[in-house]
Amino acid sequence: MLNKKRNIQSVVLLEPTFGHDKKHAFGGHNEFEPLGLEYITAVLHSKGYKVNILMQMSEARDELVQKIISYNPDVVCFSVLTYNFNESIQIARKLKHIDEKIIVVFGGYHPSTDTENVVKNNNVDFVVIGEGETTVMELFDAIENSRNYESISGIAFLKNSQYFKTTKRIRIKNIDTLPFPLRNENTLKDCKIYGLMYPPPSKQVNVAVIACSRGCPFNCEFCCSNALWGKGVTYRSPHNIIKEIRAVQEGFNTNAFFFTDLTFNSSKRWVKDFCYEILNSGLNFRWYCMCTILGLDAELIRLMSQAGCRKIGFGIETLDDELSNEIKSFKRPLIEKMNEIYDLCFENEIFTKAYLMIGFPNETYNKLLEYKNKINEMRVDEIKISFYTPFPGTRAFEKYKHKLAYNDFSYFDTLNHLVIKNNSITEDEYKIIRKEIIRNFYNSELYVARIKERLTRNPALIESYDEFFNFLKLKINLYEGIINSFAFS
Ligand code: B12
Ligand code: SF4
Repeated sequence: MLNKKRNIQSVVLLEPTFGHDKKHAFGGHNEFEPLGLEYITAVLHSKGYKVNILMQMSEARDELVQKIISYNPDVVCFSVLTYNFNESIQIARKLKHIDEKIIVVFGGYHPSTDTENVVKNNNVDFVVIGEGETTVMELFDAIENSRNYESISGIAFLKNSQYFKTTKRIRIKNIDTLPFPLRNENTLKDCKIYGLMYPPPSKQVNVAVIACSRGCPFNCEFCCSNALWGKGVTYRSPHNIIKEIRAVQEGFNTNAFFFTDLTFNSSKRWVKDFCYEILNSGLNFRWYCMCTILGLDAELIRLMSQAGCRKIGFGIETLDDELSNEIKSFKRPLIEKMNEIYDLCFENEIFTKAYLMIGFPNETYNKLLEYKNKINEMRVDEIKISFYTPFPGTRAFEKYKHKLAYNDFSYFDTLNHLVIKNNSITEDEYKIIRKEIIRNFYNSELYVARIKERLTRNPALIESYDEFFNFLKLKINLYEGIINSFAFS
């Protein structure tokens, strides 16, 4: 723990990369701005701190460390997920080795859930637990004025070499009071919503991420949202969000937004108000959000579409109903019921994406074959199949920590590594069957018929399909079949 007053003149905020696989994971994923850090930057900036955000892309660790050092930082703040924890620690160690006076602060999902292990690592001076804005300001004030750290809620550190965690930080009640995230064009220019989207990636300009709410009303076995945000959801007012969107459009010409909310539609009333606010604003943009199937209906989907929604992601997780009840904290409808919602989205020009998981310890080869056929019954436009991964702080972690195939967190990438040992299927076999499931899905008669119908209704969507399949072909070399069966370009 630091005892002397420190004048903070330069701060670097860092989002480290994946560490283990410095390439995009299976199937690629969207590229977005580091929103959490941009919120932290905004509050620090408002207090007059000189702040630089760095995102580690393809640069090697040593190169990045030199870049950080070139800013002569007093404090380096890391935004850490489980996946990039090891890389973060390696960078912190190197920084401390070069200049032990650099104060290292870790925040984000992983340090908020596995706090004690992170603090005991020795290269981290402070962990900020949960929502960071107020805590980081109090922490900086304490560092500069040599105040008592123990009175700051929501942090952890070593006190006389012993782990010390302060009282829990109460969540910010009115998130409208926060300054808007501090963005820059350099970051936004590379941001894209990949996959099926309208406008397609090549036509998207400076895609921005907007957080309309924080938290989720549910508490699924495998999810760390409650561990970070606590229970319950806080919403921004539609008016405040539109103000941010207007500022982003004016500043960067952005034409597509990703709403990052864990469950965008946890309040139907709020979604309606927000859509009306968009329609009354005169703004023109398209958006993608993540919803639960529960609570969506024809009226709401129509309204969302009118307000510019062009894609909805659904955390379906598994098509095995029994397993679904075990891992999800709410009962999700049966496939036929879910299909009614996907059809409504289809009719309203909204692409649908289902997030699914395999890699459960008792899963058998036959179960996966069954799955292969069942997935084809789902009338969605896009699927993503990840491996069930038990993140620290979740019930899944407690359940499976004795069955881990990897102890190194950089393997917790959800896509390339099977983290929970399976009794009968190897990681390589899993990857082969996953490819089969995906190939089978996109080549199914039902899927191809749906594309045809969509293009008949709206020929402009051809570019979206064209880019989607070419993207997948480039990334995973999977979809030659379907690309050849349509002369897209
Ligand atoms: C957008 C998103 C992405 C984007 C971009 C991530 C980015 N650049 O921020 C993309 C698509 C690239 C992505 C990829 C992945 N993601 Co992601 N992603 C999200 C998502 C939906 C939103 C993140 C966000 O913007 N939140 C809103 C901001 C305001 O919150 P925040 O970032 O947490 O920051 C706040 C606090 O955490 C804290 N804080 C954060 N950092 C710091 C740092 C300091 C110093 C301080 C003081 C405070 C602080 O203060 C902030 C403001 O209050 C979250 C779920 C969610 N809604 O949170 C999942 C989530 C973060 N992703 C997750 C995962 C697993 C992944 C992938 C591994 C999945 C995959 N294989 O594709 C990859 C790995 C990415 C990586 N770099 O490691 C998990 C993380 C689980 C974990 N324990 O690590 C989450 C929680 C989803 C989930 N429920 O499973 N992701
Ligand atoms: S609904 Fe989604 S975000 Fe909410 S707890 Fe379940 S998995 Fe997490």
